Amino acid sequence: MNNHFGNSGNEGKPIWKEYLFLFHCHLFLFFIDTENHFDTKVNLVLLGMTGTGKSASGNTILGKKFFKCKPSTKPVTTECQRAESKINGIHVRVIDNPDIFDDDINPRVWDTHVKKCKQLCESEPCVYLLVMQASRFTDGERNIIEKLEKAFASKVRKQTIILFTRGDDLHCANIKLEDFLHSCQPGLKEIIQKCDNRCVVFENSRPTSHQVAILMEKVIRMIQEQQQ
Ligand SMILES: Nc1nc2c(ncn2[C@@H]2O[C@H](COP(=O)(O)OP(=O)(O)OP(=O)(O)O)[C@@H](O)[C@H]2O)c(=O)[nH]1
Ligand SMILES: [Mg+2]
Repeated sequence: MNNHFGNSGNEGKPIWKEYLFLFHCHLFLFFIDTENHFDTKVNLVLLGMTGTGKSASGNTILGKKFFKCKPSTKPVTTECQRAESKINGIHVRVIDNPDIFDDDINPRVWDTHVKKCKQLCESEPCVYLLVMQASRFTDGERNIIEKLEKAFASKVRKQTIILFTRGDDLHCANIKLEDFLHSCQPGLKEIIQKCDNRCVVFENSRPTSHQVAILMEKVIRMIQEQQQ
């Protein structure tokens, strides 16, 4: 007998393809539902240390190369910048920022960046995307949540999703995100726990709308939970 996939039983189609199909259906229905009930403009605020891939992730989210992004030993983004887009019916403002976590940053420059970032957000809700490389955890990132709270008040961790870049490195090493998170060092585990385990992984070298859809699902769920 034929099932809803148009083949009999599991014959001819590997089970993972069926899971993938169901997952896409789930995302599709989620966005149909969201499109009808979600008319707020959402701010996605990219924060993280220099070179972690904030601008590249912003470009992946926007689906176009808007923010300047390149390999460099010096900071590339030196001013806060904003771009807007509509993703699956949801209006987003993407705010790219310079590294505000550098311990050597001039306090006046830090203040300017933080004020500008808040100004670019214009309105609530704000979702903070803490960008970190999946392939490395640095000393400067150890107290990054405290630094984030210093800039954006203590409730900020409730509005933060950790966005791991260089998912391609994990992919090449055949490591799943769950396994990576399970075996990562305690300092990083602590950060993840402080953000209630909200994590996504991006392959900015291979930008796809699928990874953006997964991020947006987390973003919308988080906002809806906070509004309840
Ligand atoms: N392979 C790979 N490279 C990435 C990924 N994300 C970012 N990069 C590369 O990492 C480099 C730095 O990325 P940026 O987006 O400029 O980093 P940033 O955090 O904006 O850096 P600053 O503007 O200096 O703060 C660029 O060469 C990107 O192409 C990724 O997921 N995979
Ligand atoms: Mg940048």
